[in-house]
Amino acid sequence: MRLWTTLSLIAFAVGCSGKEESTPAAKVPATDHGGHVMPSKDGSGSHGEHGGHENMKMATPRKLVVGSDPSEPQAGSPTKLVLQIQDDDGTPIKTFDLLHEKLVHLIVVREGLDEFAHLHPEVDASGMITIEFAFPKSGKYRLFADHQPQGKSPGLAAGELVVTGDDEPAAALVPNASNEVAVGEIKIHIAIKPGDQETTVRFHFVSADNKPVSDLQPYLGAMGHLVIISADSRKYVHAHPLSEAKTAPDGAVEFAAHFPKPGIYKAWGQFQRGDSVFTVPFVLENKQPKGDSHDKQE
Ligand SMILES: [Cu+2]
Repeated sequence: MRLWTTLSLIAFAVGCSGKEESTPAAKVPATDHGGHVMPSKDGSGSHGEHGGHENMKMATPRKLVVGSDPSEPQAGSPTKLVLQIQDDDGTPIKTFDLLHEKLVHLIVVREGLDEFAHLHPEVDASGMITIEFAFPKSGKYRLFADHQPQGKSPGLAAGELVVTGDDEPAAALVPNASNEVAVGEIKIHIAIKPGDQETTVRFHFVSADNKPVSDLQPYLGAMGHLVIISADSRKYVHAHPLSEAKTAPDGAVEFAAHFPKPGIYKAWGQFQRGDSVFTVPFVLENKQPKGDSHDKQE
């Protein structure tokens, strides 16, 4: 029996490609000693709504104000991130409802998408979001905060941070989703089927002796989570299953994802087994969807 999961899928237009100003890497604002956070220079959240997909919930992300201690984070050393999510009028959001068992899900990726982290920071009574994190490499990072303001719908906030050091830029992304991906002892077959509106992404987990992995566990209340980010880090999709299923006895978990536009994307599936979470990264190319004239105009 296969497990079919339906999804609550929220797609956000994180800026409009081709319209971004080519600003030099802005120095990341530092926290002062009082713990306040200076406004981010990242204006990418200010673009208008990226419309054209009535079936999807598209929204401009809120601003994620990013501060850090030290103010110039070094690759490999612990950095305290101090974050704040602001509403459209600049008001900090102070109270959050639980969203998939956490107040804030923070996704951190390096430019070029070779580094990925999914963190669950602390949130204090003033809405200050903090976590310690050692950025693995230097470079520009993009931060996405999935959250749900108290009494409102789930939302996304996005911001940026620069980490100093002399690491090389990420290698160009090469689609590999049609191949078998291995994580530890587990082999994962990833089948991607483009559709008119949605692309299905099916994971099938098999052990070294080619038996289905039947003992996946729920992770944050679902049998899997799927984060998909465009190669330019501007488009972000986080797919969460709606299904109540808490088991996948045949080792298969399926998602349906809407890709905002054609192009190269990197995706990270996250699953749990033996009480530990593992991540399945892969790169895919989303081809031009049939009959979608909106995306052709971009
Ligand atoms: Cu999370």
